[in-house]
Amino acid sequence: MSDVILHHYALSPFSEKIRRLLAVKGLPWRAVDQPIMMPKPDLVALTGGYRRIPVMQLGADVYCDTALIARRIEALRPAPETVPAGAAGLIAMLEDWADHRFFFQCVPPVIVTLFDQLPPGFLDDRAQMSPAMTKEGMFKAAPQAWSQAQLGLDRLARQLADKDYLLGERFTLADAACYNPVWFLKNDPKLFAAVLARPRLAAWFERIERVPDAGITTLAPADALAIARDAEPATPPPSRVPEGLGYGLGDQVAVVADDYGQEQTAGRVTYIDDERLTVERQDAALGRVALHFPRAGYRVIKR
Ligand SMILES: N[C@@H](CCC(=O)N[C@@H](CS)C(=O)NCC(=O)O)C(=O)O
Repeated sequence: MSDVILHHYALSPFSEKIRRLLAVKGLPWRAVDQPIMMPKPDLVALTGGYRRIPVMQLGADVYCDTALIARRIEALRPAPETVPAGAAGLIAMLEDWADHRFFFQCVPPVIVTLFDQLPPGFLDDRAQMSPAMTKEGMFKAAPQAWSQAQLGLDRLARQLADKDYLLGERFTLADAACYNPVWFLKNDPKLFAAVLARPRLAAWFERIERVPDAGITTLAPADALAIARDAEPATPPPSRVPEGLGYGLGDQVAVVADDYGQEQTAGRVTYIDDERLTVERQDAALGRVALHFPRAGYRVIKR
């Protein structure tokens, strides 16, 4: 049985980024369905506060944010390579565009379309994450977001004019990152028509969409928590602590996203390098749990 547990929900584009990556890697995984909005008691029990989706769990090690999850998957299953060393910086920059800009151009028009099918209170929940995500904000933003999203589709199509994937003839993490906002447009055939109207983009989309899943089994949230309880976090490798961070190994800190979703995860720092940090928390029900975060996009507050 696979050790990879992904806490996700079907409609989540960021989960789709990781689901497609796992498919390309041929890595089977266990799926824990989490609620689409708060409360998320079984997720927060694991993370100590972090609420965003997806979250990857390996025993008592919990990985937050798709940027870090993707790189952990790359280490777990190096082939086929999706973050080639020579393109790692470029991939991270493209991923940042997709995650923080293109995503927010594609999401509002789809939410406007789906609004009546979403659970009551959905946008009130999102408004708690960011003032830009109120119902009023989302509906007001949708027309401009959609016109900008189409410029993003043009950019992708231009990049794909002479190759099958964004960086060449092979799928990389840049494809997974740019794919998921396009996938979200599929919820509205009128919006997705803009993808189909760009043949190289549509072919790229289909190429990624048809990669078969390697095997997904479902896991109950309580069973995922029991796995964390019965495991110990992996011993971290030696840290490479950069100068001038303002916090260090052994410090008690809280980690919080610097964009949206202000829930804090508190713990003792057990690992730091140029790209990520780990905090360990002692949970009354689960024992020791290690939470791993990318440093990019997260604020660390010393307690
Ligand atoms: N930077 C985060 C963003 C994750 C994110 O925004 N996920 C959305 C779902 S696609 C989310 O958590 N929405 C609020 C929620 O599900 O409670 C990542 O890359 O994992």
